[in-house]
Amino acid sequence: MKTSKYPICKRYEGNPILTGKNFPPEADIKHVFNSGIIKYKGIYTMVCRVENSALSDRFWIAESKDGFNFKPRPKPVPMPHDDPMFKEYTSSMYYDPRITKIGDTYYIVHAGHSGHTCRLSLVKTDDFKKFEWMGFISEPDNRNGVLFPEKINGLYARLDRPNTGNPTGDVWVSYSPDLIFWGKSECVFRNWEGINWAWTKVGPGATPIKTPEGWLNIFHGVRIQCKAHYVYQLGVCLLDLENPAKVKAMAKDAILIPEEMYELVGQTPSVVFTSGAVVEDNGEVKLYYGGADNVQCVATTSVERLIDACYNR
Ligand code: BMA
Repeated sequence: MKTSKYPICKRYEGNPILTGKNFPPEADIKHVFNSGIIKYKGIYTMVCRVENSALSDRFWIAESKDGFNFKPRPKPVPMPHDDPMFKEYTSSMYYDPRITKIGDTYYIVHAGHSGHTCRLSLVKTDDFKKFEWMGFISEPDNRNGVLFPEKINGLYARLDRPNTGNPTGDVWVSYSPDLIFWGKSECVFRNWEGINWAWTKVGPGATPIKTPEGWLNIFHGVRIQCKAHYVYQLGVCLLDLENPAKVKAMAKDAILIPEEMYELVGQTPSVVFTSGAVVEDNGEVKLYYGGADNVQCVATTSVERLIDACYNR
């Protein structure tokens, strides 16, 4: 295995853990990446973002006992494709699902893309068998949203990435009494504020991880390397527990950069992009990420290591 300049995350030697070939052939799945994940009843339950050769997206559950070997179910997640509102604002392009458990319910925030650009949309399930679409929860243009696993000061909270800023895409926090109506929005951090590896945009990634030091937020940071070549890397920061608009500490360098073939070559070259992580009881973190908008991968790290990284230790 290659030694990385950034040893915070250790790539799984069996990467990629899922490719289009793992899905039933009749589904014609070509790409699987940026999948959300959570442990449900002891099983790693991944809501995969899959795309067929017509670039139609679906969500498709794959399950694993060990977090590395996943088996897709026979059919994709049923989504409300016939609902006029869902149709209007997704045109069959919906993606980057991020799962958060709040109480006994699992919520999936994802992007819906159409001629209106991107909006955030919300789906809930109690058992990963029946799913209920709760509607759109943002105006355009907002592509990356993730819920905190508990209310903060009596309100649901989310991080997202409205496509605002200089040039585009900062991390914001918003609050809601009911998960549908959102407000009290504040910018948390911007691409050009001290993040010298991501001058184009930044956005939330995995579901925030609660630690005594603050909310660990593994985010993506993007830079335009040359004309239309966007390089996606992962960073980490700590947000204040009571006021997540306050950044307590942030790693100076990226914690995962595209360097393996399956991250450098694919639909979109040079992309590592996360929508989910699982924290084990011993503090190990399995960080799931898409490689080059093509395949699903995983790397391991730990809560302690990530906190150290935030303080540049
Ligand atoms: C982002 C999202 C991701 C994708 C990334 C790199 O804006 O659309 O789904 O992985 O671009 O192409």
